[in-house]
Amino acid sequence: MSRYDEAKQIYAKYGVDTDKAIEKLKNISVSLHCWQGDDVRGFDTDPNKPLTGGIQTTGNYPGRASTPEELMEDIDEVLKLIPGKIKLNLHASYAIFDDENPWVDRDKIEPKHFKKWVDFCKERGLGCDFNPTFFSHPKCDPLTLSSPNEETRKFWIEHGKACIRISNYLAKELGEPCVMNIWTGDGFKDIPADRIGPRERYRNSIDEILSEPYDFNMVKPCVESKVFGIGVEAYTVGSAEFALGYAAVNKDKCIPLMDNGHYHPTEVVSDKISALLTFFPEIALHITRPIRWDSDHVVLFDDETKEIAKEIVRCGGLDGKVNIALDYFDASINRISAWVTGVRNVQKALLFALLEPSNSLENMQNNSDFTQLMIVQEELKTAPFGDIWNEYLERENTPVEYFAEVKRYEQEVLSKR
Ligand code: RNT
Ligand code: ZN
Repeated sequence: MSRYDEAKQIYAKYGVDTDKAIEKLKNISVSLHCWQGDDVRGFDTDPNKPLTGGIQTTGNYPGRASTPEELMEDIDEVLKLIPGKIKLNLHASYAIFDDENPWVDRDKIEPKHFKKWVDFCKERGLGCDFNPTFFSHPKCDPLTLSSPNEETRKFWIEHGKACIRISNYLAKELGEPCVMNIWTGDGFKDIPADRIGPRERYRNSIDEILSEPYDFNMVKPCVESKVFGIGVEAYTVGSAEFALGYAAVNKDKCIPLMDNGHYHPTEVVSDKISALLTFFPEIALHITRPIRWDSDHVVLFDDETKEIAKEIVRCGGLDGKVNIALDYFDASINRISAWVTGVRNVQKALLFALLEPSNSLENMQNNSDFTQLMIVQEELKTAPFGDIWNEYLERENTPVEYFAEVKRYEQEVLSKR
């Protein structure tokens, strides 16, 4: 008997059908962040400028993509090494300018600046998500949508509106909804004198952006909250309460987005998913790995990632209620490997969650049988999960091992850049 067949029998004892779990996993879409490939630099401003808005990439591993062609080539390499259904996730700063469509500032970008990305996605059968880029730009004063300077604020509102139009275009061209996430790094390093002013302006600015017409079934604007950033330690305009409040009173126009690097280290997003789904029909997630701060390390198959995946599955999140995206950027290791490892780990966590006998565990909880609940949950941790994962990879024609291929690509392509 094959290892898979043996493992299948073991899971069957718990009432779990491993074939069904594998089938389900194949269709869960995970949004792949383009910004892992170039350390969040983009193509529309000086690539050597510092990142602003409180985010930081650390490391200087060779081979960073510095042109659209290189980034596309790298994404293709990643697609070879990952299973499952992928959506591409672009930032506005990845607009493609050329002789025909020369550079314009962020308030003036148009769908045509993303035509090459649309062609890229079409050829590979990918949907595409989008993000306005409210950071790393001379017009951050340092505030953007919450700036007291009307000219600055207007510039960024126009950027947001342009991004709604681009999201519309991506959704229409690719025939899949486009999740458009609004995140700004707006905030202050030190104690502010006025906390409510920036928040009221931020609210008004999002209102203006969302007044641009869109079909909410196809373009899904999100509001992402944050607790603090590097150099933005004392005050963040788009705090958790702000973003949730905004999303709650504008449920017909946008959805809340939680990034698991954006909370106090003892808070967990796995516990927040069900709380939000009690009130919102749909939510969005940025899956990352914070170490002590929002450090955006590569996602691992660790306890919190598993717990987040379990909650997504248990809450029915796989049926369109939870939009799953990745958000990390490690510049200290091979970037292809960083991408592949993180995507695989999110999928591993989802498979692990799909292999839970959710109904019987729920019954144990409801019958107050906490003794059995603990025993079974612990047993499942050492069930032969690896054999099911390997079977999934095989069915998806994806290699189990990828280090050798990552090295080959590094030698033949990345090291020559
Ligand atoms: C930053 C936010 C935000 C960004 C991306 C690049 O803390 O998480 O989502 O990482 O938009
Ligand atoms: Zn994020």
